[in-house]
Amino acid sequence: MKDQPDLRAVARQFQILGDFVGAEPYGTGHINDTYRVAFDRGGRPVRFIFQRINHRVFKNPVALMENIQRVTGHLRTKLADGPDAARQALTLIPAQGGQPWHRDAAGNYWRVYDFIERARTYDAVESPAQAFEAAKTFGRFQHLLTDLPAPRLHDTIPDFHHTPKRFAEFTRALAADAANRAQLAAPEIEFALRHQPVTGTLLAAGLPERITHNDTKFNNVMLDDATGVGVCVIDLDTVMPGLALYDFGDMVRTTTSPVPEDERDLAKVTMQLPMFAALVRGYWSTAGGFLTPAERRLLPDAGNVITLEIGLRFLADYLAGDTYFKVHRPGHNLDRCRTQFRLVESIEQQAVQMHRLVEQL
Ligand code: ADP
Ligand code: GN1
Ligand code: MG
Repeated sequence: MKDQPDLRAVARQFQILGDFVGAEPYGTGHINDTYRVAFDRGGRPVRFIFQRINHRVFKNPVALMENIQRVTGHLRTKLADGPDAARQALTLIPAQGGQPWHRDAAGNYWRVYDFIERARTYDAVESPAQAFEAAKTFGRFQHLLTDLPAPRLHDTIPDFHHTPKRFAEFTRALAADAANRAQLAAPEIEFALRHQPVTGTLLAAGLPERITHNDTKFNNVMLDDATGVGVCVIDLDTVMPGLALYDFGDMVRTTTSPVPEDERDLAKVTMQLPMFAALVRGYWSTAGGFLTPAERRLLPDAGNVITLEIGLRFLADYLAGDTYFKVHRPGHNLDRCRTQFRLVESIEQQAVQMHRLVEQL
């Protein structure tokens, strides 16, 4: 096990009332290091999420935190009078100097959020009702940000969803074959190469730039424990200008298959049409008011392109020797790539039905 950082020391750098009780690693994210940290506030337990930002992935943590501060502030203002407003937007805890981050002696950046209680995330979808709630909540998030005042948000990772560039990165990883693994991924490489023409679909459509989340994995939205209702969108590192369909596409990728992203039994990986229908209805209920006809028409294609894109990224990282995504077993990135490509096949097989559903909106 990796050594746990001194979270008590990190805690002292933030404006937190109460006595530090304990901390444990938390969640299944692939990028940052997340901890759930407990405090005692005059006999009352209170909890926080501490995160060490991965600055190999996010090169400018200060600009990233400026984005998150502006976005959460805007959400809070707009949600102010509604019920449950305190849980519907992340709340940053300021550091002692007032800024929303702390840089430790080793050069790592930390941030602290209020822990959202009585809600949780899931790594795999269990019901169409959950799919509906996730899509409704991400759609509401996009809607609430349509009037974020200028200036433009920082691009925390440039060209994050530029699928043709992701394809080019894959071909470079293949040419380098740094970990000598290409021979172990021959069918996946063939699949990737054959799908190059798909990569340009969204960019070629001339769609409007919006403020989007860009990482709308099912486990980046919290659902209420008691009611299952969507509460809060989390993991805001990649909120920046993008296409609405990047977000819808990643919902299709992570919220239509019944199994987690790293499932090894590919027979279980399938795009379930009832889940897609629920996603479409949920997303339309909050985003339908601002989406253009072209965006609506391309909802099924978004799932295809974004699933292919993340599959290409997993494959490239496998070939490069697992330098980007956290891995927990040998071949983990290749397993993830395989589920993505299997899901692309399943989407392709059901494209006609998916388009028919969208035309009914
Ligand atoms: P990563 O970027 O590594 O995916 P996330 O921000 O998604 O990190 O956090 C990882 C997990 O921690 C989430 O899936 C969620 O379960 C939990 N989590 C994150 N923020 C909060 C919060 N404010 N309240 C409760 N749980 C949270
Ligand atoms: C990463 O941070 P997390 O685990 O929510 C990645 C996403 C991928 C996802 C695949 C900044 O998301 O782009 O789609 O893994 N985030 C970043 O599971 O690269
Ligand atoms: Mg996450």
